[in-house]
Amino acid sequence: MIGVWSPSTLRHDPAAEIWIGLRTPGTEVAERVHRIREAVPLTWIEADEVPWGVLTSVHSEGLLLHLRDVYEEWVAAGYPQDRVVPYVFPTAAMLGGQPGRVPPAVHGRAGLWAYDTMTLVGPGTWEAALMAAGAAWTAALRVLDGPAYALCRPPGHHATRDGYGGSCYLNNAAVAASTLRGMGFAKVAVIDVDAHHGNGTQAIFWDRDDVFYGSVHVDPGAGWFPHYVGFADETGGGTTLNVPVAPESGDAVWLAGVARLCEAAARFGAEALVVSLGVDAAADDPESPLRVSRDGYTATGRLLGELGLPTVAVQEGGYHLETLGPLVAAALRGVQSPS
Ligand code: SP5
Ligand code: ZN
Repeated sequence: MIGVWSPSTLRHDPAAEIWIGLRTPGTEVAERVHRIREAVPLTWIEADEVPWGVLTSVHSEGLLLHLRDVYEEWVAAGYPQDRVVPYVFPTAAMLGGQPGRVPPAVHGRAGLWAYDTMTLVGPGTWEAALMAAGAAWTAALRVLDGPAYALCRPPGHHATRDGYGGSCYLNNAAVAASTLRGMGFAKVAVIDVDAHHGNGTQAIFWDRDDVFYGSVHVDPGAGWFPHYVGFADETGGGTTLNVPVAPESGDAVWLAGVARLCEAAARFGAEALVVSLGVDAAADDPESPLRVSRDGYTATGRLLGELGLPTVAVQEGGYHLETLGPLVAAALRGVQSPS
């Protein structure tokens, strides 16, 4: 298996997350890249830059230009904070039908393309997000040579067409899926095994009958991010499948969920597969209450590998630095050698 990464992804170091008003330490840190590269024995190659036209197939130009430029504007405006932090969000509740506007003040505009306060933009955020998307693109182009893994960081599955949040800026899995469609795979499945629901990927492909999105994740109704999306009744045009599971669920419940997603992707007639490979459902992970074991990740990978499809695995979450690398290695072992 090849692994695609970019040293540019180390340039994003979020420093902090503003969570319920508290400035807490960043969880999605650059060190994750080193931990994964050290533990996963792949042939590592460097990512190429993703073409603009591929990015605009999944994101609005407004979001892309905002992410590219906002940090410099923030610095030029002289705010004391070292990161772009939004404080007002133009939700439907605020606008009450008034037209959307683009505020000239950067501290007002910061909430236009963001939907939470945890996902800050700092020096290097754009360069890192761009090359993470580049890793997904580069891996997808190589898929006919065998399974490919993209070490994307920052992760992507919470990024929507028009918005960033949940530690995600650009949707790497959607970039991979869009690239595979462009390569001629008529039907592409995205299976998301991150502990959280990939609301961004779901939204991007919501009304598409050529891209399946399936996710197993901790039940948002039990109090977990992204709170508003990821419920079982969200089925899009019939090509979306959500399997929320209860907090504390372990391997048996988790693997039954993964198996349901794989069956649905096969029934859909997928010709290629993108795996949103978060490993934050692991027992030790600080960001989710699920209890998947290392063997559970190998079994997860095996179920995905048994689909027998050209496969691109894209890194999403996974925040326990001591076990992150071995968990990713375990999952990829399963993908590579299905039983
Ligand atoms: C890609 C991914 O796994 N994103 C996860 C985003 C979920 N973050 C929710 C954070 C909830 C509060 N975390 C408290 C720790 C503060 N540092
Ligand atoms: Zn996650």
